[in-house]
Parts: sequence; structure tokens; C-alpha cells
Amino acid sequence: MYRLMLLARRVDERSWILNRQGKAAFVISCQGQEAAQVGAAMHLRPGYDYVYPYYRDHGIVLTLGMTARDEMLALLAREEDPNSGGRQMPGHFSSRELNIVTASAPIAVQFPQAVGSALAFKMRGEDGVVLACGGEASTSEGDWHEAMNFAGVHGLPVVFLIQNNHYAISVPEPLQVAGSIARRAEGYGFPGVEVDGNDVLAVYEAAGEAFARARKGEGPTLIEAKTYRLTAHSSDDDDRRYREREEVEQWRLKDPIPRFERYLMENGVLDEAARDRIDAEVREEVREASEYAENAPVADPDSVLEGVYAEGV
Ligand SMILES: Cc1ncc(C[n+]2csc(CCOP(=O)(O)OP(=O)(O)O)c2C)c(N)n1
Repeated sequence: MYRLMLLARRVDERSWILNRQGKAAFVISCQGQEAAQVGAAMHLRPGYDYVYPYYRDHGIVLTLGMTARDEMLALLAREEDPNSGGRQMPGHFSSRELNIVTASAPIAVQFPQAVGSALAFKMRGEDGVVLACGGEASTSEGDWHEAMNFAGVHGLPVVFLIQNNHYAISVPEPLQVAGSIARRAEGYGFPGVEVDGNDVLAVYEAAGEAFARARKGEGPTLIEAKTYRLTAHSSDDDDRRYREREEVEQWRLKDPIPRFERYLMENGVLDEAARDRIDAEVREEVREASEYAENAPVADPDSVLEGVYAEGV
């Protein structure tokens, strides 16, 4: 989990560099949310369970088996990008082999779709689980409430993971969320838990219980992971206009990666040599991925409508 969190962070950092160099048009970060993502995604069986990620979920797709190279190919819109052949926005993940369902730009539309996949698992009598992710602002949308209700009524095998990072672009949580997100689950007839989203082990444990319940046919769970995004909303946003630097610095002290690193070292799982080796390997993986993608061909403009309209209908 430590390596995956670090990989997500380094891919993200590299993406910002490529953006500042004018090579990547748009970056949307997972920085600060790696623990919530990796801790939950560890319970997925790639290619069997289904995932409806949201645009920040680099940690989720990397845990499932996407690579740094896949991420860089998508970021730079290359033909070989396995998500969409360079046609989707970065962060709109998709993989048939890994059962990652592509996202649309409107927030929260993934939740009713995820619940539909969970219904299919139930109707087929299979023990698959669907993970559906979003930020706290997506819980303001009707789609989320409809999905929660339908999942509760039909006792579906779906885990809702809300990564509450306290902002919807510039809108702070108190102007967006009434009451507690986790406690809303009770109204839909299933358990909701609030967890420290910067503690990967806490998320791992909460998600483990949720996945086990779903697999046993005991229905949905809502997990609200309290976390913080350390970067601006996207590379087009200037977060200095709506939040104090002191606030960001306070949250940097709770950064999930150094926190987990300290824990592993204190408990004798990781030492400085192993830490440095993992860091060097991850940096090299990301450097190679970036170089590969920069040299990869962009999609042929004549193929722009492929995958948009059905052929031969
Ligand atoms: C239906 C809809 N409304 C508004 C937007 C514009 N928009 C994109 S991301 C975003 C903020 C979402 O915040 P949250 O769900 O908390 O996730 P975060 O980006 O904070 O991780 C908004 C308002 C959109 N994409 N779709």
C-alpha cells in the first residue's frame, strides 16, 4: 500500500511538471487522498468487481493495475492511452479488462450507473462488489440520493466511498453539505461509517468490512473518508483565492504518506534503506513512463469519431 500511495503521488507531481512545461493541458490531482483511495481499492478483485471512480482516483486505478505509463499516455492524450485513445479528459479512467467504467464530466452521474452494475451482480447471483466514488459535493446531487435509495431498497452489493476533502472547487463544505454525510446512510437503510481518510489502515479496515458485507449479500455501505486535497482543484484553479495557506500547511502535517511511513518505520516494517530503494524505484518508473508517453504518437485526427458513433448500424 505504501508503494502504491507513493506511486500515485509521484505520478501526480510529474503531471504538474508536464503541465507547467506546457505539455499537459489539464491536471486533476489525488494529492492528499492517496490513503482513502489505496486503502479501499485493495479489496477489489481486478476484472471481477466493478469500479466507478471519480476524476481524482489515481490511487484507485493504480491499485487495480493501471500503470504509470497508462496515466502518462492519458495525460498527454496519446493514441496508445488505454483509457480512451487520448480522447477523454485526464482523470476519466476506463478499462474493460479491469472493469473500470468510464466517467462523464457531470459529477455524481456515476452513482446510479454503479448501482445498476450492483443490481446486475445480484440478479446473476454473483458475489461481485461495486465501488462507487465521489467527493463530498457529489452528495448534493439528486443522482447520489437516488442511487443511495435504490441500493438500500434492493440491498445491493455496492460500497459508496465519499472522499470528503472539504471543498467543491472554491465552495467550502459548510456551504455544500448539511449535517453528516456518513449518517445519511441510516435514512436509506444501511450502515454509514466515518473514517479518518488520511489513515490508510483505518480506511483499509472500514472498506474490508464493507466489501465483506456486500459479498455476503448483506447490502450496501457508505464510507465517508475525511481527507484534504493538498493541491488546487485542478491546474486551472488558483486555490489561494479561497483558502488560507496556513490551512493547507496544517493539513500537510497530516499528509497520509509520511504518516504511514512513520508508522511502518516505528513498527519495524520499513527502514531507511528500504524506503530509499522504493522511492528510487518509483521515481524511475514515473520518469520512464513520462519519457515513453512524451515520445508516443498522438491519435490520428481522422480517427476522431471512432468510438463515438457505432459502426455499420
Ligand atoms: C453536475 C455538475 N455540476 C458542477 C460541475 C462542476 N464541477 C466539477 S468538479 C466540482 C466540484 C466537486 O467537488 P467534490 O465532489 O467535493 O469533489 P472534489 O473535486 O472536491 O474532489 C464541480 C462543482 C460538474 N462537473 N457537474
